Amino acid sequence: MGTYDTMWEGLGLDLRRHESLMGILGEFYPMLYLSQKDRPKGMEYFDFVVSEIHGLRVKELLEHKKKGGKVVGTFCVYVPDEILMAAGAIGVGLCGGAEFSIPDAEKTLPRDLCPLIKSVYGFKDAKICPYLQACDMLVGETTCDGKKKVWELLKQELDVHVMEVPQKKVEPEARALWRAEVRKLLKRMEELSGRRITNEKLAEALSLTNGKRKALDRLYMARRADPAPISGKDALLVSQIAFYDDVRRFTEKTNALAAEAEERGEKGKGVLAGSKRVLVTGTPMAIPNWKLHHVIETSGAVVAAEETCTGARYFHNPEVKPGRTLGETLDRIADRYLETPCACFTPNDRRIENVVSMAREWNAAGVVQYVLKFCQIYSIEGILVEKALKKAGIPVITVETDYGMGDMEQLSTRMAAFVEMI
Ligand code: BJ8
Repeated sequence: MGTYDTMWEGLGLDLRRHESLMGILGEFYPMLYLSQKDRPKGMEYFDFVVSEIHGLRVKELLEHKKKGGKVVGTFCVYVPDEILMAAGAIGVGLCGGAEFSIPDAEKTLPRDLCPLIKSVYGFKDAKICPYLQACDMLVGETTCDGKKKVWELLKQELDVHVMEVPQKKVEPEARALWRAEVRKLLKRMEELSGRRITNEKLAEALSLTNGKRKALDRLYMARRADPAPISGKDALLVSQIAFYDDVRRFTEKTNALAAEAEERGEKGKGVLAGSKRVLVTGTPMAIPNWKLHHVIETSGAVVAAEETCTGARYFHNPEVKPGRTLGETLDRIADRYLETPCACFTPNDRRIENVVSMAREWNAAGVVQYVLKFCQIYSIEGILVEKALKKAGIPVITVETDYGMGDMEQLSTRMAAFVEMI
């Protein structure tokens, strides 16, 4: 990493703690990532992004702010990026995937809370995340109880706009509520940026987000090849980087990687040859949460695809065509996001059907269901997911864990037994 101390200091980071965080990442990344064999050449760009994780991209965000642009932090794939972009803002996904900041969060928050929420809260409290420090505003949502209440705490120090996500998407009232929420976000973004969002601006932003989603979709389609042209660990990293990288550059690099994966597929070239293919479903894995993928891919299996928000849920229905009026375009955007099958909805049959169909389409011999500890909605929905998979004759294992490394051995033993069985 270059010398960014002055920049980090300017953002109010705790430099000593930040240095230890970077030290841990610098130790883990080569072990988990660079040691993989036969990686596509296109992964070099994503390795570079990680090597500059708190450097170059943060610098770009600050340069954007200097020119009058805004930086907005988000925590969920329900927040329409297009609207932030149309207001000249850059959206950055801020979900926390690191164990490092959890003890900081537990000084305030209950311990029996999902690690994703604790991780991000701890980052804010301990001042160790330059992305959070660079944000002009955060956009939260009412997806799960833990998040809902944490916005109230964060609001005491930061500017937080909360979108109300309905809970029953089939009702027309739910659609109307969500469309209204999307319009409120537009208004809030106009106030923050001092810029009017026109239909043309929104159409321009859509062409960028459509392009990004299509590139990810293309990469996933290439992953249907057997042997897998890219490891699940690498594909997960690409998805995680999608949440904060420059949209144009990311799309170009992901398309190049997808083209390479397609070529590998045609030539029958891949990674982890002879491994059993599995689909991962469940809670998202924010960067640098690579734990489950590492366990799977060192236990004789390869992750063929992910039905998660750091996977296929992020780019479902990739293309939204702009309407003739601003209102029409906003409705189309709202409707696309409302289709996201998150476990916060009741019922959520569409997700359960998706898990079964993805397992078949990506030719998975089994499904690994991932539940972050204390995430009640995914844990309880998991019972129905298991039932549907069993009915379809697809073997499934449910893994409930957090970010700690204490259960790695136990997880590896369970995974090896599952892989043996499928
Ligand atoms: S659309 S999955 S990104 S809410 S924070 S629900 S793990 S207890 S992240 Fe999510 Fe949006 Fe849904 Fe996707 Fe559970 Fe933790 Fe809550 Fe979580």
